[in-house]
Amino acid sequence: MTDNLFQPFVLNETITLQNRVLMAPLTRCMADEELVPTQAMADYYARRAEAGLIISEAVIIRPDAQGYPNTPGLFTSAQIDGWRVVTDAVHHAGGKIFAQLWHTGRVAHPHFFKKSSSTQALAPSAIGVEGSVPRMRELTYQVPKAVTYDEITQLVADYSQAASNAIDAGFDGVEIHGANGYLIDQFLHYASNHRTDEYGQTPENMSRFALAVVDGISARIGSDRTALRVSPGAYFNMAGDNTDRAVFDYLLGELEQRNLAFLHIGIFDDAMEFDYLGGRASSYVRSVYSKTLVGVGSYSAESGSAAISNDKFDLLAIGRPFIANPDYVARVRAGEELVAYSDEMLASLV
Ligand code: FNR
Ligand code: 8K6
Repeated sequence: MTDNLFQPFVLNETITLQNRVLMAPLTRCMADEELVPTQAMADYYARRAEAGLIISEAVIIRPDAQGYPNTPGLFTSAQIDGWRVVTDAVHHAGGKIFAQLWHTGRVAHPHFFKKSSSTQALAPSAIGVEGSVPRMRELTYQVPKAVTYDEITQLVADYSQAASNAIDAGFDGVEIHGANGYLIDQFLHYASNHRTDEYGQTPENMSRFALAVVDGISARIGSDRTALRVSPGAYFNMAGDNTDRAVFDYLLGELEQRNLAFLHIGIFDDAMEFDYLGGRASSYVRSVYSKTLVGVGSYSAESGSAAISNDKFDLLAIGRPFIANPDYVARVRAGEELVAYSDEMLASLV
């Protein structure tokens, strides 16, 4: 029984989704060398237009946001034009698509932005992340530069400009990538934020950058077209800290007062429990945030549908199964078997 997945869902006065199944943001590293989306990407997204909403793979807002090869951007006119081909294809197929806006912060690598004027990854504090870029072992992560006030102001302006570019490119809205240990999330956790100014040390200060980005983008394109993804449970590119909970209590309380299109959890497996959150990330967010919530993380259509019935969240995002099944929604609706996902599928865009 997965009927509730196929009901339309009213996000707000401007956006109604045709069903409750979202395609989760999935980085595919398939843009061209200028980080322009290709026709193959337009075809890939259009094949998935039956989703209630597609959230694009994370899209970098400016050159020094880049931490992986061939991730698309939204800061040049060629990139905006390339995305217009994608959004036209999705709309033509009856779908809706948001752009996920991304800055990787300390997970960026200068290798990817050699041609720009930046030479260092930026982060809240000069604390490096261990390891190297996936599948590029020669690129070990470096100690980032702690951002100055001027750089913070510029980052907020660049996020807002990228959101405006997304609307110009025909996206129905944007999801701010505040999850998975990237720049915004780096401000929200004690392990990566050691600042002693008004961006660090207290929940209010640590939430300041995230809220400035949310407010900057909302002012530019409307809060009805602005969404946010967060990872209150540190699990990826990030070490957890028991005191992180208070930061998210504050942040989510502030977000409750803003009319965002939705809030989305960033997690690979929502069965994970976090001691400082008192259980699952989704249960924690639901307990302190009452507006539209998107759940994700190793759900099947059946377990996701049950979670919606049990009021754990309102919308279900599906990631890896959507890579394996472009027609995921039709298959589930018809009760057909799904193709199992495997990591080898990441090598090509089907
Ligand atoms: C991801 N995920 C992810 N998340 C995000 O916020 N932005 C991104 O660009 C990506 N990219 C990405 C690439 C690949 C290959 C995977 C497998 C995952 C996380 C994704 O959105 C989702 O949260 C997880 O995949 C869990 O959902 P599923 O796959 O269990 O349905
Ligand atoms: C080469 C591009 C990679 C882009 C970014 C996103 C991540 C992909 C990851 C794959 C899958 C699994 C990882 C699980 C992590 C969970 C930790 C508990």
